Order: sequence, then C-alpha cells, then structure tokens
Amino acid sequence: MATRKGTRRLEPQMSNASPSLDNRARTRRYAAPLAPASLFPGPRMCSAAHMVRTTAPSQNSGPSPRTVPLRPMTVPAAEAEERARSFHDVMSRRRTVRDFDSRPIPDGVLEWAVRTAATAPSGAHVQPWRFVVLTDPERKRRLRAAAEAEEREFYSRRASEEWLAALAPLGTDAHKPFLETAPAVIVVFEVHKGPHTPRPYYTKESVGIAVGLLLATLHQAGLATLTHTPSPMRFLNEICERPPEERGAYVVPVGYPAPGARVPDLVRKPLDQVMTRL
Ligand code: IYR
Repeated sequence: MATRKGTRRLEPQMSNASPSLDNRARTRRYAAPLAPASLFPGPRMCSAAHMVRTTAPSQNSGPSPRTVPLRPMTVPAAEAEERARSFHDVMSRRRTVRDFDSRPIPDGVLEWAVRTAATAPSGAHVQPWRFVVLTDPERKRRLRAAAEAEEREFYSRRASEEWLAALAPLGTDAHKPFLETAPAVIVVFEVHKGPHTPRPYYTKESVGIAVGLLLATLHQAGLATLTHTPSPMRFLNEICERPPEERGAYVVPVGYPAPGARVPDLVRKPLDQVMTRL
C-alpha cells in the first residue's frame, strides 16, 4: 500500500479498535477519510505524546507511522504518590461558582488554558474542538438573553419533575447573570464534518476531556469556572459566529469569585464509592 503523508496510521490510546484487527485492516479502517496533513505536523511541531505505534517498524510489513521520540515525564517513583496527592489537593478545591467578581483575568491565562485543553487526546487525533472566548459586554449580554430564554422554557416546561428535584440542591433557576458578570465566557464547540473539517470520532468524549483540562488549568491559575449547559444550544452559533458544522457543547464563564461567594454544601463521594479494584 502506498505511503502518504497525512494518512492516519497512528492509533490514539483512547481508541477501542479491536486488538485482533490485523495491521492492514486497521490501516484500511483508519485511512479514510484522510485527515488534513496539518493535523499531523512534522516531527518538530508534533506534541502528540498520546499517540502510539500500532507496531514496531521493524516488525511491520505494512506502512509504519511517522514517529518522534516520546518526551516522558520524569517523576521519581518515590515522588509519584506525593505528586498525585498534591494535584488532588488543588483539584479538590475546585467548585462550580455562580457569583463572579468583575476583576479582569490576568493576560495570557485564557490562552494557556485553551492551549492546555487542546492537548487532550481525541479520536483519530482529529482535535474536534473550538473555543470561543467572549469578553465583549454586548456579546455577553446577547448570550445571556438567549440562554435565559431557553432556560425559562426548560424550567417551566421541558424539565421533568424528577430533573427539577435533582437540581433543587444546586438552587439553579432560569436567571443566568453570570453570563454577563463573569469577565470572560468560553463557549466550547464540537467540530463536526464540514467543508473544511474532517469527520471526528468519539467527539463527545474528546471534547469532554478537553473541557476537563480547561477547568483544571483555570482552577490551577486561581480562577473560578462554571460548566453551564443551556439546552438546546443552537443559538450559540449565531452569537459566536460559528458555522453549522460546529455544535455548542459547553458554556464556561470564567473569572475570580465574588468576595464572599458561597457554593452549595455538596459532598464528593469517597474513594470506595467511585473506585473498584479487581
Ligand atoms: N441547564 C439548566 C439546568 C441545569 C442542568 C443541570 I444537569 C445542572 O447540573 C445544572 C443546571 C441551568 O443551567 O440552569
């Protein structure tokens, strides 16, 4: 089979492709449609540390992927638990915040957070995400007005009694002042197949992981976030000037919490309720 730059021959670790598929079958499965070559930049630009070979080149009779040396994290084993614990201590203080201060977000933070989000693994390395950062007050005002219109429908008609009961401990309603008071709102879109974009795979999983990294980075930088999910989200395309192949998935207000901000008294499940070892 001819080798072509840009042909997908790497398999992201999140793929559940059957290990029993032989290499030719995998190549067929992953070769079409072609991702733009720009998704697989040359070795010097490539930071795709999550990509792995399907086979070592010397044992592979078929085409082999372009590879670069892994830049492994070098954490001494004796420090691993402490590193994990200290990251947990930071992340365990993250809370969804609904009261924001007008204090501006320091320069560069949003860019680093989006860069970090965009390091997420994605199905076939398609990177099916777009982060639209809104800071213009008029744009945020329009966003709030449109989101509140959807939410009024949700709270008065669409939501089941069961759903409303589940939301009661959060104290949410159709009012979304944070969409204006937060100094920035990041609207996250899934990017589907379009005139200039390839078909994505595992889109929700990929974008969900990216948003997790976004929230973690912003929290680490001292900023508060809210993961807001108005439904339906089609109105986001017009406000964010995005084409129809992009679908709004998350609305993330970002900023410093208001002085004296309070959050619901929620308890996280302990380890034995979320982890099973076999
Ligand atoms: N989108 C509504 C309702 C809502 C739904 C869930 I699931 C939440 O965890 C919180 C709210 C709203 O934003 O109010």
